[in-house]
Amino acid sequence: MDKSCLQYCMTDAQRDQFDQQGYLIVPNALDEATLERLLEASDRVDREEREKKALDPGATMAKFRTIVEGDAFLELLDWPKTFPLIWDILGWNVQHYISHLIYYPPESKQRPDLQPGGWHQDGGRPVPEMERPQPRLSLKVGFWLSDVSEPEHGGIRVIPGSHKRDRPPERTPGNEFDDSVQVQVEAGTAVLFDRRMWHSRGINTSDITRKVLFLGYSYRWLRGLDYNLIDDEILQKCDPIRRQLLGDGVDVKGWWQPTDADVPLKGWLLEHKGEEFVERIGQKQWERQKWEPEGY
Ligand SMILES: O=C(O)CCC(=O)C(=O)O
Repeated sequence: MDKSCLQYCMTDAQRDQFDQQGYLIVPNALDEATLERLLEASDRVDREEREKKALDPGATMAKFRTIVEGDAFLELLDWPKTFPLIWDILGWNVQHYISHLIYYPPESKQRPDLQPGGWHQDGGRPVPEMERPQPRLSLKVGFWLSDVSEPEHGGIRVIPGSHKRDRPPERTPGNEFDDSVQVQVEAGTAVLFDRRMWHSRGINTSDITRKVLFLGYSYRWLRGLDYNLIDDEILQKCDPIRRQLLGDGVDVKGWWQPTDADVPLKGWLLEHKGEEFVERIGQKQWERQKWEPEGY
């Protein structure tokens, strides 16, 4: 991994924003050339999926396990402007657990009744199965490949601070939640969010397809959500840190009790950031949390 990423280590202000609000916006996370390369790869995936599934041109395309669909995607795993934020939040025992590309064509303008729906926290079964307050467990980075700087572009909707709430927000059909906001950012922006924060897709009534790629990161002791094992052919072309992020390890116990060989990221950080830093990000998570859960 290139050490130039060290210039993008998390600042105190970024850490505070993520801890207190549950999300963090990183403007210009992707340079123009990278954005173009990603769009080329993503458009190809979209075309292939539409053909394979006989999707209507106006239907939403959602492709999981996108990470194996091209080098442009693999490169985002340890992307310099976002990966240092991930290791700061989750520590060095981290992996990627999901990669999800969504192409959302414009809704018909004849449907002004459409409401953002599907408010949820991420995680599938852990959400109902875990006692409260829930632990963080994972977070996602949304790489925005199209412009969502106007409300009609349908950027993700979030309830800031809702990761601290102990119970789901009360909902009535069509309820838009007074405290929700729609994220409005330009293409090339990354938006990180805590999986516990309540969020939903906005409504795209613009003239352009809304394009976004979500990469999720979790602790290594969780299973991948859209993969069990990554093919050797892909692992072979990755350096040790990317292999760690793709769920690789050297010892079966290492997913729970990692040796240094299981987590090359830890060794890399020791070399480049020192012992005190590695200790801090690997410390007990409950000692880091600076807030009490709120009831709803
Ligand atoms: O597409 C969006 O804006 C929301 C995506 C989402 O809900 C998710 O990644 O869990």
